[in-house]
Amino acid sequence: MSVAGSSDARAHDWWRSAVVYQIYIRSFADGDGDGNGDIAGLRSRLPYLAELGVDAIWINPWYPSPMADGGYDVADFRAIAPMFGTMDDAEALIHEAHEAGLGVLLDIVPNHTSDQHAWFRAALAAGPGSAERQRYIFRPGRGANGEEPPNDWHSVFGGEAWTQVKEPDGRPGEWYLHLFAPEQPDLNWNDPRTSQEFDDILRFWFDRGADGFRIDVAHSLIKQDDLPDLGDRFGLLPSLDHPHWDRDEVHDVYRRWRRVADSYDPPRIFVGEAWIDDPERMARYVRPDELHTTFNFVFLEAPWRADAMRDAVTRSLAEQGAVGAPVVWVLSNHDVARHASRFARDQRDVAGSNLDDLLGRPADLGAGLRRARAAALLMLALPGSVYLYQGEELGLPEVEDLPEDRLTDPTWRRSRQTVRGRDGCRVPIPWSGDAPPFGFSSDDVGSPWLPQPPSWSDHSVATLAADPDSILNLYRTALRLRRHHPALGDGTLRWLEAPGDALMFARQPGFACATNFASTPLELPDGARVLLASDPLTAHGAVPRDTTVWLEATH
Ligand code: TEU
Repeated sequence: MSVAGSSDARAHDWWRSAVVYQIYIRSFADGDGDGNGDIAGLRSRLPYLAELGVDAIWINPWYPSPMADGGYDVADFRAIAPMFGTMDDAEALIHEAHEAGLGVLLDIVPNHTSDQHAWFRAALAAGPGSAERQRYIFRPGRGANGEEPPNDWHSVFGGEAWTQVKEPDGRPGEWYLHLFAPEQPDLNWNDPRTSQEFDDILRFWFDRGADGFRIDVAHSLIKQDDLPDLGDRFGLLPSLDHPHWDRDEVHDVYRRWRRVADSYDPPRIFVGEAWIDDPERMARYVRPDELHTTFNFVFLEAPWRADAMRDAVTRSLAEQGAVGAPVVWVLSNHDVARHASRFARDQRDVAGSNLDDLLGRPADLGAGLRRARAAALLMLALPGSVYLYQGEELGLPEVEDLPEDRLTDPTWRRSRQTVRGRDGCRVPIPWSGDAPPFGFSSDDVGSPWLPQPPSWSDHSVATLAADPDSILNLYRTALRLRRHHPALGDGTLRWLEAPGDALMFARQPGFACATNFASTPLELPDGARVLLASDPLTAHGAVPRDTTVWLEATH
């Protein structure tokens, strides 16, 4: 499939069914041997992605950045970090990906910049009341001498959401808002220069062939004008009428962006990242003149239980369907613990999807891997689009015991070394060989930026490719079937009757999917022909525990 440059009808709504593979570029493949993944490494692995059978890739931020937050602190939105390559490399990658039939989505970060961005440096230099400071959210402090923050907002990474600056004359001065790290000052979206700048950034990359953008914290851009105290309303998930999450005015931004995207042929697309727990509020982002899709985190956060999974699927399909948008299913990304490790825990009392919610709870990694295989087939059979996180096709577990002195997540420092954070899902991919760096970098150069566990030779692409029953070959087969089966991708489903601890649904024409969560084997309907199973069926042809099957069905 050619995405950009093609104008046939299929290409125009490719995103409604697409399987998109998330590239955490620093950890995917290292082409120059410095221990960090880069564009050269990614280019060399495009054949792997084409063979896997995905439709597009989403690349996490690759812009110049001091890396205070894994590149989400962007110093220049129109350039490539030297660590990752050059603009020529980026253009060559986009071209080669298209040649290989893969779309390319980039990551845009509109809520904040790096504190090293030219705009923020100018704002610091220019002083209070200047037009430069208007681009961010500066306020005088409270207290007799302005020594207290302007309000009680918290940073998502811990601590206060405000930092006081030194004015050009050396005196302690105003405070600026940062919902994330202090190195990530929030932009002021009430300033027309901000909207103008982001229109230009979108065009800059669309003109270079990018097929769309994933939008970072899409629900955070607008802040209530008077910046009221939050009181007890702190949390990542918004309550209604929250002063900085999910404010109604944010939709004006996306209507404007949609017009930019639609001015291209073929139209470019957006997927929003918005952690909103109310499916109705979530669906507002994908109304017909706004974003095309948003990640469905309700599914990501559901425990591996029939009731919870069914509820997440039903609610998501209903709310998104009401506005005509497909659901985007996702099990893992670079912000949560890998699902093979989440599903390795007891699923009756799931505390959350971060590593810190798992630590101290016994893990059965065999069960986790088995469930990850079953979850993959369940997810790939659901109506809509799917995002895979690099390494899930290898069944990678979370690395739960990275040495403390290697942790880079700002959460670790800001929590005074109590919350380990997200490094454990960002460990470089094992490609081949018996020992680190497992073909991630060439063997004769330094070790990867995060250390890989020695046991990962069992999870390497080379090991798994050689085993017909491996999870990698399961993904390959499933993606091939999904691409060619007329019932799969965008569409609808109909639940079929199944015992309480199983899920079964039909899709037209002629397809059914069954997942058994219980220890009692699940009997299949008479005459059902198995297309694919996540693990072998019992001797009597029933579906064992933690197994999903795809069926050719007549009803
Ligand atoms: O994440 C948004 C977000 O709020 C969470 O995913 C949060 O980072 C996490 O739960 C904290 O534990 C996006 C990016 O995906 C993330 O990597 C960035 O750190 C964040 O925005 C700031 O740009």
